[in-house]
Order: sequence, then structure tokens, then C-alpha cells
Amino acid sequence: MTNKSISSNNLANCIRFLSIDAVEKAKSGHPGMPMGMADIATVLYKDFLKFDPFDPIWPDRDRLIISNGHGSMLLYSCLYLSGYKKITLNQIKKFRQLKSYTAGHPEYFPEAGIETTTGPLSQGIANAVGMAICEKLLSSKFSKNIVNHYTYVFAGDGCLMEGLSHESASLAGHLKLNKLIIFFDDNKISIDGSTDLSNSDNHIKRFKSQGWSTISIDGHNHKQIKQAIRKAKKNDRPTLIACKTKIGFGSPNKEGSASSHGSPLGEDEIFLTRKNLNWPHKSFIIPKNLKNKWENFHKRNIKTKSIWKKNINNSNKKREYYNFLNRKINFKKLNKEIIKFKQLNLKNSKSYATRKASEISLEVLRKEINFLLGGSADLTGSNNTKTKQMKKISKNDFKGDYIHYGIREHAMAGIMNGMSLHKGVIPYGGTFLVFTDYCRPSIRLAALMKLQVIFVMTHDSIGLGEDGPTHQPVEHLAALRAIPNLHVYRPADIIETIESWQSALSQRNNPSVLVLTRQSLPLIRKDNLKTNMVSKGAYITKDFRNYDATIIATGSELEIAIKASKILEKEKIKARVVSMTCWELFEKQNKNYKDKILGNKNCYGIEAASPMGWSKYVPNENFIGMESFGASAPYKDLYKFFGITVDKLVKKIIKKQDKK
Ligand SMILES: Cc1ncc(C[n+]2csc(CCOP(=O)(O)OP(=O)(O)O)c2C)c(N)n1
Ligand SMILES: [Mg+2]
Repeated sequence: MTNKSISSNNLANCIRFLSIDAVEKAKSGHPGMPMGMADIATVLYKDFLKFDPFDPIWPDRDRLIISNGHGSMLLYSCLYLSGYKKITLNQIKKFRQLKSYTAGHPEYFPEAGIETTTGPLSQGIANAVGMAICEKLLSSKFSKNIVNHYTYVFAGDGCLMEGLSHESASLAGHLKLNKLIIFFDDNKISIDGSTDLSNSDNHIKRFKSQGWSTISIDGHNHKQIKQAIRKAKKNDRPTLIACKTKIGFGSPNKEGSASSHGSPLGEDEIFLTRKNLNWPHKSFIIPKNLKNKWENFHKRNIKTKSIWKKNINNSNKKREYYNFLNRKINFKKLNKEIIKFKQLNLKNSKSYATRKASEISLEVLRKEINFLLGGSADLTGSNNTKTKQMKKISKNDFKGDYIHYGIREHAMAGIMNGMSLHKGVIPYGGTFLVFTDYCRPSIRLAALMKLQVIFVMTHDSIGLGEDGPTHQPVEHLAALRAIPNLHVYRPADIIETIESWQSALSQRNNPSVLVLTRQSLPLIRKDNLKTNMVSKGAYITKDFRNYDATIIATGSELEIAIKASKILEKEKIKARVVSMTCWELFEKQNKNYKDKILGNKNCYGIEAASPMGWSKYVPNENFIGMESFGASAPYKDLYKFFGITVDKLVKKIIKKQDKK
């Protein structure tokens, strides 16, 4: 084969056979998608994608998201072929093996060209919407000369069937995210067989109705692919390119069939596929001329990148731009302002619902940090996520800092992940704590990817009152605390609320959930205002030199614990009170500190939530929590009805201490 005679079909076959061979060697994986979408990927890398394999995290690169993450071998093949140093042929051979970069599904590793973790179908679409929003926001702030890139998504039938894609696409259309382009792998096959089994959507009409441009093409025709991308880039709306493809393209017996979706083709079929596609090369062998061609694709972007460099160096906004990208916070100055805020609130000594305390905190934080990007899923007034100074973003104006996500909690969470991945903002977004269930798959991925995303979850217990058990979280704290890397803060007053924010803002590699009340809470923290006590996870709020017991509480129940301790004092029982705002941070403290906080006497606990998990600090019989769903009533009646009271706590402790 001479250089001249290199057909783009053969360039695509490089992806196909690397994928086939890697899946075969791993004895597991998904060859069907890479074989089917290889042509699209080839045209994209060859003629359009703005990337630099020698600088994978170039901020103005196009983003490429594989939402149908089971097709991970397509991405790894492209990265290897186009010269990303981290994805070597050896990595391809170690597909799906321990500690390789080439995991079963793509795992976020930007230095290797892997923009996000995908696999749970449609999460990538939501991420991409977040990236495209971020691009527009930064572009309108810093000019097109500095921020000007596209977000491309590969997505399959599965992604489009998922509810998340509906929510995300709807917001993308509404905001006219014209630099977002989805390649829909329209192969009409999923795991169970034909999509006819369960789906008769007209995807084109659906996306059109959601404000998208749509184009239908033959996904194996390189000319059509090229024309479609050209057209999509000119659209004033996001574009869905529906690509008719054949899953497992090229395999004589498995093409077009679900059997190629998720298992190795097998030796015999691979032999036949090699013959069919006229690919005489041994496994993992890519002819030099084809590899060279792939490695040269990026050269198209050298000039663009040098212009970008010039632009950025000549810009008077260069410093601010990098401050945004690195989310640079002057923590010293911020801390000063926060201490002032705490001192002022100590003087005022007012009661606040912590959701309101959060809003007031945000006013302070917002002054020091101009890349906070707020939002709520249609509960702005209830979540208190928007300060008076914040300005909403709309399709005509991205010069704002607040997003009305609409009633799309799952999309909000997935989109915030995309924003955090893109870099340039710290996203936070609110809904009711009970609806973390609607966000959970994306919260989990934020935690898996270690993204700085802040979830503001209000109405945190039966304390929300009359809306009743559908709206009252019970098991949610336990469920959130079970997610590794996720920091769950449940502050007890305004001081702890701003400290929770401060702590969450300083945690670059952890998502945080701020769990906030609807009901008013008195000021409890009155000392140590110069220290962020919340950042230790737990601290003693009421102390005795020689104590008899320790009560651990969080959030709204700290007040109950303090009152109980006061009554117990009269009964000659000295019960210390510990505020345990964030379990995960507490777990990170050294043994001495932890021992000191937990003490060596009986431990009691109170939290208006499921006891699950508390047994690591407090024996089951010493804990007061919610053993059932809540009910609809004024909140004070509910606390009484469910026995989350001072009286019950006092009695429990007296009874136990007497037995000693
Ligand atoms: C949320 C979620 N549900 C289920 C799965 C399991 N799963 C992986 S791929 C797939 C079918 C996807 O079909 P399609 O997107 O058409 O992929 P194709 O077979 O065409 O490659 C399913 C159900 C998943 N990964 N994520
Ligand atoms: Mg499919």
C-alpha cells in the first residue's frame, strides 16, 4: 500500500481491528460499537477535531465524549493511533486489565485524552451539555479568540432511550448550544436485540422539537459524514447527526446483530472479518503508513494553536482567564471575610434556616470568587441558591452566573459534572435533599471522577413539615454517605453553614453535598470563630472536664443535643456534645483527634434520619433517628411524634447511665 493509495476506509479499519484484537485478547469487551462508528471517528479526527496529542489538556481543544462508553476501544484506538503518549500499543494490549489506562469503560484521565468517565448510558450527553455551556460562558467572557471549541458526542440507542438524554437535550436546545454536536449511532440494535422490541420514537422529530438541528446520513459514507459535520458546525443550534450504521461492521456473521455488541467475535469470525475487510495484518499490527497518516492528523491544528497562543499572550485578560481555568481562590482573603462574617453573626445571634444561611454565605463568597456558577432545578427560591447580585444565563446572554436548570435534577447533576470537567467554573446546584435520588447516578460519577461539584440540597428531614413523607428524606444521608469520595455536610447553624461552604470550596478533588434545613435553627457556635471547625469533620461544642457521656448530633438535631445536655447536667450527668458536620472529613483526622472527639465514655447519637451507618460511632440502642417514613404535619408535631426530642434523649441517657 503506498501513501497515496491509503483509503479512508483503511484508516477506519485501524480502529476496527485494534478494537477486535483488544477485546479478543481481554476475552471481554464490546467490539460492535467501535466497528460501527469507526468511520465517523476517522473523519472527525482526520478533518475536524481540534486536538494536540502532545498537549492533551490544551484548554481550547475540542471535547470528544463517548457517551456510549461500552465502545471504549474506539476511543483508545483513536488516542493510540493519533499519537497520545499515554495510550501506547501496550496499553491497548492491556485493555480491561488491572491498573491499565484502558479500563473496560473510559475513566476520566485528561492527560491521556479521556475527557470523562462514561458507561452509565447518557451521562456523557449530560456532561457534554455542561461542557458546551461552559464554553459559551467563557467565550462570552474572554472572547472567541481565546475560547472557541466544539463538543462532540458519540451516543447510541441506549443513550437516547435514557431519560437523562431527554432532560439534557431539552436544556441544550433551549439554550441554543450551537457548538454541541451528537453523532447518534443509529444502528437500531441494543443488547436484547432490535430496538423495535421496546422503542418506536422518532428521534429526529424529538430532537427537532427540543430545538435541535438534525441531519440523517449513512454513517459509513465518509463524504456524507464530512458534509454533515461541516453543516452542523454552521448551525445556530445544537445538532444531532443520526448516522445509520451497522453494528459490528465488516463481520460476515455478526454485522447488524446484537451478538457483536458485548462479546469477543471469536477466532474464526475474526479470520473471516479480516478477509472480508481485506485486512491481511496480524493482530495488533497497524501498517506504518496508516499509523503515520493517523499521527499526522493533529498537524492540521498546529497553526490554530499557535494563533491561540498569540491571542492569549496578547490578551489583557490572560491572568483572569487562567485564574478561571485553575479556579484560583485567594483563600487568605476569603478566610478574612468569612471570619468577619462569623463575628458579625455572633453579634446578631439570629436564628436562620441553614438554606437561608447558605444564601447569605453565598453573598460573601460570591464577592471573592467570580467563577461560581449557581443554579437550581426550579427551586431557586426554596434552595436559596441565587443571591441578589447573581444574573441568569439565557440563550441570548451567557454573561451570567446562574442557570435555571428547569425540573431536570438528573441533567443538572450530570451537566455540573461536565462543567467541572471542562474547567473554568465551580458549579453548584440545588434541589430538595429527597431528590438526590434523581441525581444519584451523576453524583456517584462526580465522586468517582473526584470532581469539584457542590450539590446544595435543602429541606433535609421531617423538619420540612407539611409536604409530607414524599418530600421528607429519611434514608438519603445514609445513601449519600455510602458513596466513596463524597463529602456530606450537615451544618447546624449559620457559622457551620459558611464553614461548610468554605470547606467544600477548598476541596478540589471531592464533590460535596450541603444538606440544609427548611426550618430555622438558633446560633450554636459561639467560639473558635477564627478556625474552620467544620473542616475537621467533628468537634466538641459543649465540653466538661470530667464527662460521663458524649452525644453526637448533626444539623438541626445539634440544638436538641445541647438542650438535653443542659437538663442532664442538673441530673449530675455530664454529657459532652459533639457536632459531627461531615463524617468523611472526620474520618480523615488522625487517631488522636478521633479518639478525643469520640471519647471513652458512652456515646449517644441523634439525627432525624435513618440510623444506618451510625453504629460505627454509636451503639444502635443509643441512637435516636427515623425508623420509618415521615408524615405530613407541622414539623414540631412530627419531631414529637417520631420521638426526636430532648425529652426522649434525656430519658435514654439517664436510663443507660443509671444502669452503670
Ligand atoms: C444506565 C445504563 N443502563 C444499562 C446499561 C447496560 N448496557 C450497556 S450497553 C447497553 C445497550 C446499549 O445499546 P446501544 O446504545 O444501542 O449500543 P450498541 O449495542 O448499539 O453499541 C446496555 C443496556 C448501562 N451501561 N447503563
Ligand atoms: Mg445501538
